[in-house]
Amino acid sequence: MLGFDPEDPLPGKHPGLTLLNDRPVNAETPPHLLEPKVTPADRMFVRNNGLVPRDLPPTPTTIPPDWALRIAGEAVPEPVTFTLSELRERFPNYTYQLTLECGGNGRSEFNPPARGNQWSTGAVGCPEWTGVRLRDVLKAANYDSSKAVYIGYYGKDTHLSGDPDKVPISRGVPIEKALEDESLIAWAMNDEPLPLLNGYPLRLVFGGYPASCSGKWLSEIVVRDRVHDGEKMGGQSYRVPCEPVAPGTTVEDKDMCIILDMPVKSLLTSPRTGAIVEAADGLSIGGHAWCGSSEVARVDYSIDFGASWTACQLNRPANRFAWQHFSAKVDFPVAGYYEVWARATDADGNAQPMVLPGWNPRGYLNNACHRIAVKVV
Ligand SMILES: Nc1nc2c(c(=O)[nH]1)N[C@H]1C(S)=C(S)[C@@H](COP(=O)(O)O)O[C@H]1N2
Ligand SMILES: [Mo]
Repeated sequence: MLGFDPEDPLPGKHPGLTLLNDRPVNAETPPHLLEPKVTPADRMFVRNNGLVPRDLPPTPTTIPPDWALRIAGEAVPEPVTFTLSELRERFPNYTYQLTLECGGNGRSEFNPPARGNQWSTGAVGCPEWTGVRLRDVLKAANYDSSKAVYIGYYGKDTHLSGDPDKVPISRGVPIEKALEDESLIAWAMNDEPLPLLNGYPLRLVFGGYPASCSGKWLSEIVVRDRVHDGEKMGGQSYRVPCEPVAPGTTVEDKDMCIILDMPVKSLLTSPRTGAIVEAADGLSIGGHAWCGSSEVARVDYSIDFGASWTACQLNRPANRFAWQHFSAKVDFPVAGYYEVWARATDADGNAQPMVLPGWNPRGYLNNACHRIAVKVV
């Protein structure tokens, strides 16, 4: 069964990705590989909860026309099935650049540590996605807007235990998010079929929400009359304490709230940490900034551990929920060792914290400033 091939655990992926786990397969992208404004498919991180469905080609080149997607649930009068070719032909196709970030990105810094994959900074990417609007498909299935509360997904990946009755993950989003223009059922990443490990041949994409909402290997969408209660919706999964807690606190399930949009964050992708630069040349820095709810309004950098900040150049996003490129030319007063910090602020005035924000039991939502080391000679 696919899930871990010792010869090639990451088929179709860049050799520079860092493998964090081989069963299930989880891999993150080092910052310098995220430099392109549009994330190349082979550099998109991988976060699997179960085993990749069998019988799919490791490096897909075509989109299977007969892959079926079922729409059901309490708020759909009659279950409806669409093949992938029907989806493509019946509904207008849209392409958006959308940021996907795992809710656990940055988990490795929490103390006391949180169990789970120890993501550092690389569970994020922003490729272009092509598909149809989830809204259009739900309308064609005659969903009942007076009943609909949440959507949930099911994919064809299998549970680690091999038990066919168990589902590795089945999450979703509130109906308001499902109906947004940019909420897609996607079959292409950067104009090519989705990579196997990123959900080939069909997946949901909800930019700005924890990436766990974006179901891969998509086979069914349920329109629920309640908050979806699928696998990893409840308990402590993808939830944080409703009220802040001291590090190490045991929090009861009833006091945990579902994560919705992701907080403002940025990543320095160039230069690579450890760079050695000539004082006379100055240093060009660059990276990306994103946030789940609005737009990033500014990015600043600091070379004195946050004592003073200077504004970077910041691009507008390609569309809502796309990350934004920033850059600056940095001059250093004297030679020596520096850390370059970046800090993004969103349009609502929320800035990234310089230190780890609110500890939580599962280690989600670490949006502390990213920093790189530079030696000036
Ligand atoms: N079917 C299915 N969908 C899934 C998952 C999964 O394990 N199975 N993992 C989720 C999680 S936790 C994340 S962070 C994203 C990762 O998307 P990527 O692997 O394409 O980067 O997919 C989400 N969708
Ligand atoms: Mo995730």
